[in-house]
Amino acid sequence: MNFDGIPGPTHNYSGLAQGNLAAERNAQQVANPREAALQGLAKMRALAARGFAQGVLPPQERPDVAALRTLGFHGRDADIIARAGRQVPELLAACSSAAAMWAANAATVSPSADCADGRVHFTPANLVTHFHRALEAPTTTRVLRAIFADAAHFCVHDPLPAAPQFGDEGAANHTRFGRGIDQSGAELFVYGRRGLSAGPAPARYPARQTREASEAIARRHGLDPHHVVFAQQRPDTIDAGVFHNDVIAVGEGTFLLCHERAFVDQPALLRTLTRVVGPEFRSIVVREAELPLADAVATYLFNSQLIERPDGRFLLVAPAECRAHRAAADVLDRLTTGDTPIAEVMTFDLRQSMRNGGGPACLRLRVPLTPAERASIRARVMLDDDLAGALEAWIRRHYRDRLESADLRDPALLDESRRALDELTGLLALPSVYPFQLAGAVA
Ligand code: SUG
Repeated sequence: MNFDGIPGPTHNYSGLAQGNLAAERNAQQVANPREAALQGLAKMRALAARGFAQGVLPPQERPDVAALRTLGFHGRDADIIARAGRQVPELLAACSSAAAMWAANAATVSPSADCADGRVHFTPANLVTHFHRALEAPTTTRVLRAIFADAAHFCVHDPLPAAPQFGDEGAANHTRFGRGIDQSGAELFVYGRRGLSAGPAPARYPARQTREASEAIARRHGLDPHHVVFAQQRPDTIDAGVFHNDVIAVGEGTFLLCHERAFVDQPALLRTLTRVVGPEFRSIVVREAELPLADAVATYLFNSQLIERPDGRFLLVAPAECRAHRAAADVLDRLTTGDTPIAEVMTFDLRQSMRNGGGPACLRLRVPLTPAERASIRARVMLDDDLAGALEAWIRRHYRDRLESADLRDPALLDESRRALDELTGLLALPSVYPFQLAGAVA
């Protein structure tokens, strides 16, 4: 099932992510956190209404005052925020980011059927490449442990060591292939560079995922090495704005949809996947002539979700931008015409998130669960009509409809955010997961 991150009350555009062209371009625009959260909720609601199991993941406490304290600011929370805003606004912006909404970067998840001990394994991503994202790892780990709490079914590891050698961005660079979740499948780990040894790497932008990180995850999850495939992103593609593999490829079941410039030695990779996934493996490769890489990045066509329907064919959940772009719209039409695994396309307006480089696939973490595993979850994180209604009311009660850089200096934002999150953990029947709750200092 899919767990979507709820965009947090401090959603803003600070241009923090190098090599993420949308985020760089939209830096300092005025954001609308309420709209961001409602757009995300609308996608979840529509998919739940279609009968697809949908879960939610809560946002994080921001601004992260504890991080500012670590960086040498001291005094009362409000003074720290004011001083950081005056002296180093870029640090306050980093500590205020709502980037945890992109749940595809929360963790790498392996289903129980793939793991040696028969449990679902999670490795929360360390996100070391960017400071504003590295801040997410401890709370993400606590949230995942709170939701996937039953040790008979789940194992939530610590994040990998926070060093560039083990740069890890979670499921955005990982695809699990298979015929279902009862049988073991194949797991594809995509990396941007090797951690230590030399090798091809992008020249302009960071390669966020290392091969060493992916190898460590495959080892700790107890995957069968014969069912694990490692593939490298093309360095020139990263330099063209493909900062995660899910900007250029999406796979599900026994199907992979990707652009022709996604992987190093792509024909060999497709042959390997046919061998490892099995003869049912099928791929559709979109050619540069059909959709140039720059347009694939601009429309985020590949940042779509593939969701299997009861008839075994897929629903493709794409960003609304794809309909407005001639070549991308043509590709969508072709993908659903004739004998293809894709039966239909739904598009969503996710503009608030898209402007920071986050499309439909970025907003969700796939967690393959058996009925027994799902039934063991005690938190109220499965979206039904009641929860959707309660979340909508909660968003409308707590979120601002306008946020720009100068607003990040407003200490009231911290109190608003904490009040909202404290209510949310109650709504979702979660234990205390936020630093302010753990310190007992509820605003
Ligand atoms: O890490 N943007 C995020 C977007 C992540 C998208 N996720 C996936 N592709 N799976 C990032 O680049 C921008 C924040 C800012 O600039 O304010 C940001 O962090």
